[in-house]
Amino acid sequence: MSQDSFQNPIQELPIEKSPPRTHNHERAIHTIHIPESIRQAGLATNELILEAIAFLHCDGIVVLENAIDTAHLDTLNAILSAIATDPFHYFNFGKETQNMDQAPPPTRELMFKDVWCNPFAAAILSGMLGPRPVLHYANGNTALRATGRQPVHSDCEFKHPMFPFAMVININLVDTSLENGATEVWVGSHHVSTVDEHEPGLLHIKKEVVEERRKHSPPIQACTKKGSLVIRDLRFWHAGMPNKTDEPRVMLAFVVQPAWFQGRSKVKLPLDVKDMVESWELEFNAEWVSEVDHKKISSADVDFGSKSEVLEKYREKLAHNPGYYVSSY
Ligand SMILES: O=C(O)CCC(=O)C(=O)O
Ligand SMILES: [Fe+2]
Repeated sequence: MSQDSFQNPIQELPIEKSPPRTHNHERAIHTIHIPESIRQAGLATNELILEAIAFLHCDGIVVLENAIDTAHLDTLNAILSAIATDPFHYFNFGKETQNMDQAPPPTRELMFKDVWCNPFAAAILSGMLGPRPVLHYANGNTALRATGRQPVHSDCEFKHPMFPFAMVININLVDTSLENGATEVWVGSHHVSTVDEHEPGLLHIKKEVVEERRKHSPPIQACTKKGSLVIRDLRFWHAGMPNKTDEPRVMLAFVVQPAWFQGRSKVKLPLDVKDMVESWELEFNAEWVSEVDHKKISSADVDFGSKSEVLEKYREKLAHNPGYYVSSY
């Protein structure tokens, strides 16, 4: 065979254009309705666990409807919407968003199990993250009447690995809608979320990256019914939206990480509830203190990183898209 007749077999293959990216405009957030009898029994079936994990991997978000006793949410809302108007409070992403940290009160009477350690969320996260996953964060976002919105962001700006290492449970205490600031969510964005998509050192996703993704997979607002629980990947892009009503939209936020991830963040809890939470399915990485003022809990310096030495050793390699993941936003 002469040099001239040699042809690279790869070049000879017909070049097939990759199919155009599908438009996801109509795409809704996958919602699983929990039948009332199952909710009351508090026992997740394998079908429910599988459906939730499958959609968490696919979309980075899933909604469990009718997962919580709404009377518990009403009790918490009466307390948290009444103290939501402190003008000196810290606001997430600036004052014009009027989106303030507000943690649920961690007392024995008010730490409802279906809120702090929901049996369905615990079963799903144990399946996804491994046995006895760990609660590392308990706080919340209260959206007061506002005109401004948050920038599109993920809640982890650091060099994190590209697998589900932290999952957020969001519980709105009221129905959410376009009027009262249902969170904007970017379905599937956890697949393309690394430190490189962030503005340097910030939670914000780079504007050009956001605009590129908007062309084929624009965001939607996660409107949910009271009693729902939203699980999302920490890497997932989202944004707080303006509440155009006078009723505060209180949303609780818990973060659960795999036990083997060895997360650093701790929740502050009173010693009085130790025996209670230790009987629950999630582990609580708690700093036990005599009393907790939930109004003083801030998300400002939270660290969802790991204590692991091996993760530190390979941090650089694991933090960037190695090229065999999706190559465009
Ligand atoms: O309140 C919301 O809907 C989202 C808030 C949020 O994402 C944040 O403050 O990081
Ligand atoms: Fe956020």
